[in-house]
Amino acid sequence: MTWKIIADSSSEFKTLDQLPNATQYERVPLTISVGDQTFVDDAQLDIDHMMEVMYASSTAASSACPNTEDYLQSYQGSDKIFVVTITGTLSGSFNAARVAAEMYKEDHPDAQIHLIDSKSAGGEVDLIVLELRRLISEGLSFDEIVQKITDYQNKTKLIFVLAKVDNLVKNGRLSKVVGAVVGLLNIRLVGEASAEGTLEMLQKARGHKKSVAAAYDEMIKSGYKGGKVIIAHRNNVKFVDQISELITSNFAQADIQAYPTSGLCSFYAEEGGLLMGYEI
Ligand code: X90
Repeated sequence: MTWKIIADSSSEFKTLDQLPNATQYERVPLTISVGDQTFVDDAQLDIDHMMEVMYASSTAASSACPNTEDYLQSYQGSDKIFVVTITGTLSGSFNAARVAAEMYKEDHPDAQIHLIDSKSAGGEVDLIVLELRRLISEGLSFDEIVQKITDYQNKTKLIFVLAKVDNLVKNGRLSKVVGAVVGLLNIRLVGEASAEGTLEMLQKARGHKKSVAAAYDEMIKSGYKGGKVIIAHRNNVKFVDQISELITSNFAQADIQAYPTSGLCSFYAEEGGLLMGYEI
């Protein structure tokens, strides 16, 4: 009996330490294309280089989800499998994982696979991955974990702050109307992952400082009470420091972790962008 936690590269975790016995972690990469160059979002990707190439290029840049074969490969050798993907509303990643699961079960009828559409990305995906690790280490059964991780998903949210949304708009993941507002006059878009797994605008904040206040304000409004926070950020330590200070001044015990965004999240959140997952 072997367990596997699988996440696509909407998760920041390239590897995962402190894994319970007989448990493996695997990350399935999406890819980013700039002109005729393709960047695979795996542990070897030089994200800074990819971003430089992308900003230096005038040709269209896009992303592609993993294919069914990639997921099928990742399932091999395991019979208790949890898969977490980026929102299936904006990416084909979840669907590829689902088709691969059907194929895998044909050859491994006893295998159990639970597919999780995060309806989100970045920090919220990371929270789900860490919770899966915790639940497996508690020695629960597969079905108990399915139940608990489903409950957990209802208690996590994502707030994002974006200073640039060109790649989201160009790739049809955000409306042109919203896109026109951001980037003008130092405006930052503060939004949340909607229940449907799309980007929902909450506030337009002028300048960095106001974006911190707005993000914190939205966290509290949505029911944050001092739970775990994971901030995936693209070169925005200033935001991480300031919101951490704000959170801990009100919730001294809060567990706040920050990680650089994955290649995929860097591409879409762009410079200074961040995706903050938190428990409510
Ligand atoms: O399949 C693909 O090519 C991937 C497409 C992904 C498109 C959306 C990525 C968004 C990443 C933006 C801020 C927060 C998003 C909230 C999600 C609901 C980052």
